[in-house]
Amino acid sequence: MGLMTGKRGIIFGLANDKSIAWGIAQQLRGAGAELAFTYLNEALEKRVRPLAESLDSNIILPCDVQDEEQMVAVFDTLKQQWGQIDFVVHAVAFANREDLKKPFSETRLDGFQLALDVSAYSLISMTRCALPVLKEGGSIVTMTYLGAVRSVPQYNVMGVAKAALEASVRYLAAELGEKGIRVNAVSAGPIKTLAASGISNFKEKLRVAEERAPLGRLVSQNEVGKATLYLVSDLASGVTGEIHYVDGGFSTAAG
Ligand code: 0WE
Repeated sequence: MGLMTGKRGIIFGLANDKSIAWGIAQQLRGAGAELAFTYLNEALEKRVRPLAESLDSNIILPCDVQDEEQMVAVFDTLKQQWGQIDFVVHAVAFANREDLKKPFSETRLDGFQLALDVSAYSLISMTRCALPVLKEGGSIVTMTYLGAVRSVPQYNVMGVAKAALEASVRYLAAELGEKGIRVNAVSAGPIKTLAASGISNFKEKLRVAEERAPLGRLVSQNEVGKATLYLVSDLASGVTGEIHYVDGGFSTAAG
């Protein structure tokens, strides 16, 4: 009997075996959860399907979080297949690559809207679509980053999006507490993922994080997965509206 035996849920944001979503998926499956996955497009489906199948998943659905119809269709399918679900993992973010390079004041409305839509608003629409199928006692977890609360060089519009995401976690938690539904975020340290590969000087950022973190090393996708496992499980039954740091202590170190 695992911590998640008999529990079912869906993970948004799996792209490949370097994804934080993959570390989360492996931990949740290892604890006995039954998983569904979404993929953004056909190119990603080729990567996501075999990974999902290796964790015994057969609910693998297309979903662009910017398209509410697709989001509704995902949760309709879950309702048909499973009736109700126990958890939702939101591990989705995107900003224009140029907006993570240019001076922050060069951010235009289209890039701002894109980052906020994909990276923050999607948690709100996902929660709304999930509500009819989420059990009482259900749990929602999203991924955030320190750049939400401090200015991190080049993180720019993503920092603003993560600030909106973290505030959304608190407002959703406040609203859904009466239904026994919890909403939390994991604030992960920097990790080499597909998203990170598009960022200039990312190696240098990883080196600084290693040097400054009390643990003296980076955190892994699996460590983020273990924190997420805790937050979706009954171990965290009294925890909601929280930003849970998994960054090797970087954010609390004096420097
Ligand atoms: O949230 C993130 C990255 C999110 C991200 C990454 C990309 C790169 C490719 C969003 N959109 C895009 N768009 C692309 O075209 N992180 C926490 C990782 C990250 O990104 C940074 C960081 C860290 C850490 C950007 C600048 C500085 C630090």
